[in-house]
Amino acid sequence: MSGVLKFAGSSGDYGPSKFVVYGAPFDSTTSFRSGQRFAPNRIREASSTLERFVFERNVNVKEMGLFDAGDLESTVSPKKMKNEVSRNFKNLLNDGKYSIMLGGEHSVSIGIGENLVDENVSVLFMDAHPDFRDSLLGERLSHGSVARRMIDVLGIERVTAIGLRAISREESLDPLFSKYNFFTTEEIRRYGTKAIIDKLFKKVKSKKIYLSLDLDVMDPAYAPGVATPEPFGLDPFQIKELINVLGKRLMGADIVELSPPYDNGNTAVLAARLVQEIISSSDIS
Ligand SMILES: [Mn+2]
Repeated sequence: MSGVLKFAGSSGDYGPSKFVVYGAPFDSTTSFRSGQRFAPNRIREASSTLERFVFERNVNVKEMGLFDAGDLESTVSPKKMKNEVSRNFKNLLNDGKYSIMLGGEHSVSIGIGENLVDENVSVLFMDAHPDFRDSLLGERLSHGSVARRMIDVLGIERVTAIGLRAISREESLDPLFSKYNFFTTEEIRRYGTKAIIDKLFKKVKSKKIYLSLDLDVMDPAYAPGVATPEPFGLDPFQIKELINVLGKRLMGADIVELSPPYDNGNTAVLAARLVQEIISSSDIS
């Protein structure tokens, strides 16, 4: 079929597919800029400009068994979106799929957590912000509370973060935060990505990792089209290096917070390219 946007021109059937991409167009809890509900289709559109053949790893992502399931039903209710993401992720997990969700703002990731409780999986955030507030603007299912909700269901040991640099006093004084395993942007600059991965792998006891990639982990110079840009970020090559090493241990991912109205087009292309990196560095082929 033509005229319908599909990630990386994916075609074929759901049944034999290994990777399932789906969109979660949602931005109701955003605290600054909005527009993330437009992101899934902008990422699909951007993916059409990329080479599907990844030269470095001699694979074609379209031929790796990729299926684009379209978008979840839109809603303005954080609770409805959480339940919709949870239901959809559960089905994909039961079908043995490696799923990649295109957000949407970061709160769309909350619905993933409850499905990982009985799995040998930890969650890794790449994010400028810890998202550690118990609620933001009166909402507990907020894009500022994502890690907090994950910890509620998985416990502090099974949640980690990379790239933090904008931490509120409220979050820093939270007793739970002192037990949180995270690496700041400064630490990554000082020690390099390889050392950080080594340190991370010492902390993560679970066999597999679910990656939740908030695009604001990168510097606004590279990723201007995000809802809450934060200076002094990582560069895309550092994220690529991290993903390439993490790749074989990942079992699913989401890529969130792209805000197309604030983008010059480059952030969407970067998001699409990072999805290709996630897929092509996995050990599923
Ligand atoms: Mn976030």
